[in-house]
Amino acid sequence: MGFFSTIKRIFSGGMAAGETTCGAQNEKSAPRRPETEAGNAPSNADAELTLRLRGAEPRLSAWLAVILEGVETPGELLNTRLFFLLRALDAPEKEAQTFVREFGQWLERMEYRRVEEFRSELQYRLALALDMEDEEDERNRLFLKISQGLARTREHLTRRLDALFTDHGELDEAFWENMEELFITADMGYETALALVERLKTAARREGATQPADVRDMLRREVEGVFAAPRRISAVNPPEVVLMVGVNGVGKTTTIGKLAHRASLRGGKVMIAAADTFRAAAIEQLGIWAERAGALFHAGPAGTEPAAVAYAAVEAAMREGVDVLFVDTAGRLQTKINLMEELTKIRQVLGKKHPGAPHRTILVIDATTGQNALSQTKLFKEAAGVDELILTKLDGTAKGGIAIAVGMEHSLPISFVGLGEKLEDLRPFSGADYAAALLGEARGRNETKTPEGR
Ligand SMILES: Nc1nc2c(ncn2[C@@H]2O[C@H](COP(=O)(O)OP(=O)(O)OP(=O)(O)O)[C@@H](O)[C@H]2O)c(=O)[nH]1
Ligand SMILES: [Mg+2]
Repeated sequence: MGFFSTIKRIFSGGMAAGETTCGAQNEKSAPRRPETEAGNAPSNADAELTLRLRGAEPRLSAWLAVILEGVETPGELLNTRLFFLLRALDAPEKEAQTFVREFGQWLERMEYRRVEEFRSELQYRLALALDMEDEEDERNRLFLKISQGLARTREHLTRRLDALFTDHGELDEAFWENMEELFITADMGYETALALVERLKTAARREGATQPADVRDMLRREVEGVFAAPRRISAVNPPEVVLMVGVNGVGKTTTIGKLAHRASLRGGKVMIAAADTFRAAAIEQLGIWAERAGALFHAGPAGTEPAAVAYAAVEAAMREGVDVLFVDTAGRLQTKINLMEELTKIRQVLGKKHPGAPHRTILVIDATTGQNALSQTKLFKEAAGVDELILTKLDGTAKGGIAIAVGMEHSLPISFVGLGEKLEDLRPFSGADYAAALLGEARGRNETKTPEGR
């Protein structure tokens, strides 16, 4: 992250001795003022742009606002400005060119015509390409995204929590009972709600709390604590094999597309394999996602045995020097025993071809399904050895409590949450941000750690 701090200092004017600058003011020590894409000498307009960048707050969103000023549609102006920004942020020329070209191609495919349609995707891609995702700016944006995604939940749960904290004068039985009831209706389920209230009661006693308002902070800490994921060894012998499982229609295929997109923006060689072989349309859908994400694609003819496709995919991934292989599987009800056994078989062949694979088995859960998510988690855990969860469609539920229920009951980390249907609508999950968003607080606190971590 040293790179980013340097950039921050450069743009905010605080230069260290011997550092170069791309600012126009510092002409003598500024050998690297970004050239235009055509390689022309910097024009007055470029100098002015540099000055405005330097005058802006040192954050990606602020720089992007400067760069996009007066740009309304995709085209030459946008390309030139983007190239300028990347070069000003020290991206090598070739990488800057590739970024601009690929972004242009993506805009064309998506048929986006106005900046507002793709501004957030652009910022997301820049943050990943420049390795700035952990920076404050991105964290704010992530928090905002989660808050927006949880908008309906907030209306439902947060308002009622607010009322609970203000309506009750003291921490009496009625207060705790109301809280329990509120948790149950927020999809936490009876047992989780009971357990959470018990934890809060204990904390209140321990800390000598007497006012309902004191419990708010305890609740935030408890919810954060539910998601405190243990650190894991992430180094694997490539290819890292990621197996996606879950019931029908939860968003496995879409999520693979989003994950592959992230992985390739981070510079990895990515392959997607279609071990969902029941429907030709499913294979086709996955192929489209692979193309969008810039990933290689491996599939067999429809009707091929899923385990055989998985085996051949690992073989191909090893041969091609792939870094991450995502294996998509067909949706299946957790109660269908023979289909669950098929997952066991897929796992076995993956491990046979590539010891240690699958390195991550991700269970995708639709946040709108409510309590059924608990039985899904239980049965998939038994049949497929789930390592982590991805919760999709959080944007579509008013009862975000299911995340807490699954987290408390199964102690599985939630690595990402789906907050919409677009490529960028998959964000690393942070328990702290989730708790803050749920409680209607201004913003998250702790660092986000994703299992991806790279
Ligand atoms: N709003 C919203 N929709 C989502 C999200 N993730 C996926 N979807 C939508 O959910 C629908 C099903 O997604 P798929 O990715 O096909 O689900 P799947 O699990 O692969 O389905 P099967 O392969 O049939 O089991 C699609 O319309 C997606 O666009 C999300 O985070 N938010
Ligand atoms: Mg699918």
